[in-house]
Amino acid sequence: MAKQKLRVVQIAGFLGSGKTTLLLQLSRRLSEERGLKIAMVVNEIGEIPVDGKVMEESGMKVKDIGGGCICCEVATTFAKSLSDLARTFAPDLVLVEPTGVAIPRQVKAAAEMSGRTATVEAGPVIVLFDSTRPEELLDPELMGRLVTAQLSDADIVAVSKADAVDKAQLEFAQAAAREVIPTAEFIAVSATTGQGIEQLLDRIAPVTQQGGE
Ligand SMILES: Nc1nc2c(ncn2[C@@H]2O[C@H](COP(=O)(O)OP(=O)(O)O)[C@@H](O)[C@H]2O)c(=O)[nH]1
Ligand SMILES: [Mg+2]
Repeated sequence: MAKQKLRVVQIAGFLGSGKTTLLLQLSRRLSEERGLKIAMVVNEIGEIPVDGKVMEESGMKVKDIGGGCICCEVATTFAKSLSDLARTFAPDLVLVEPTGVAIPRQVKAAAEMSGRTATVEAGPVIVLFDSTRPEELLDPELMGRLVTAQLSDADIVAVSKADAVDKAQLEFAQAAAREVIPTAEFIAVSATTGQGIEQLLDRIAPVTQQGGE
């Protein structure tokens, strides 16, 4: 049997950076506006839960993985979830929300373990960086090392909560993250105003599916 191709897009970033809020918006819009079949893998319930039932009523599929981080303790469970999704749901796109302490490159490696049954096509790694607290996030005495490691794996840095800061603060946050990863693409986003969301959608939707019908 031919292997199912699975496009996996990660939405990573520290705790509270806005991952779930963004994931919910992106999945809804990808499904409603672009007609894509969306699956989500969320690792651990956070402040804002993903209501699997509600999402499934809208034709999406949610896998909730607990009991550890999908990049280490439960990496095989994660890989198995991806191959199950490929086989039983065949989504156009899988959006993954790792825990706030996960290292994106390890999540990517774990996703690739599902490669025996599904061909994983790694989409962009999106790392959220909370514009309301850049100094705290990069403080080496606090979570600076972890956040730096997360940012270093980003293809796209989504500087989040752009609505909650002024222009100077947003630029400061962006410059601070850019020092860590100058090669990434930077997009200021706000789940509240919708800023940057369209641009993100264009970057994560599988190219072959766009403009179809
Ligand atoms: N002002 C503002 N707050 C946001 C935005 N996105 C998320 N938040 C808030 O940030 C907090 C953490 O969001 P959540 O999505 O749970 O972050 P996660 O831990 O990264 O999944 C919640 O209180 C959200 O309401 C945004 O675009 N603007
Ligand atoms: Mg969350």
